[in-house]
Amino acid sequence: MTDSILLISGPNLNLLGEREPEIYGPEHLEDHVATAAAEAKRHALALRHIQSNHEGELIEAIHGARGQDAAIVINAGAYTHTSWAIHDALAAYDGVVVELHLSNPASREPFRHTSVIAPVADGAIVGFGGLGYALAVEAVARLLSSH
Ligand code: CA2
Repeated sequence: MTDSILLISGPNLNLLGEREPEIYGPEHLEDHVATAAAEAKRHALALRHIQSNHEGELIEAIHGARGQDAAIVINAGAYTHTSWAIHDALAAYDGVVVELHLSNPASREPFRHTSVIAPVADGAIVGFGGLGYALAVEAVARLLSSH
């Protein structure tokens, strides 16, 4: 059976390309999803994507990945810095978890310096803009092939 990746996009990422291109780049979310899907295909992996502005929907998506998807790549947006509920949902997920950010939160405002997701992720890819979507999928592919 083909391994699959669940790509999760959190709040406000649906607005990418409309504001703050100097921080997040000019691309729209669909462009990043296409990048991730192309990289997944290159590694013979399937990829599905969900974006939500609602914490509970993100948690339901993580629950839905249990026993279903081999890996989660998650850009949880600002919930990265606050959501212990997303932390707990990821802690209950057995597959590979890659935290992803377009910007480098450590170089920005102090409230972005803490990730409550980091302790339950295998690793993080930050600060590389859209390239991060390909790097995150490549990291997943390499981790899965070494398991
Ligand atoms: O750098 C990232 O990928 C972030 O996860 C993006 C989040 C931010 O809260 C995190 O600290 C870092 C913001 C999501 C997108 O926000 C937008 C707001 C207005 C217009 C376009 C995007």
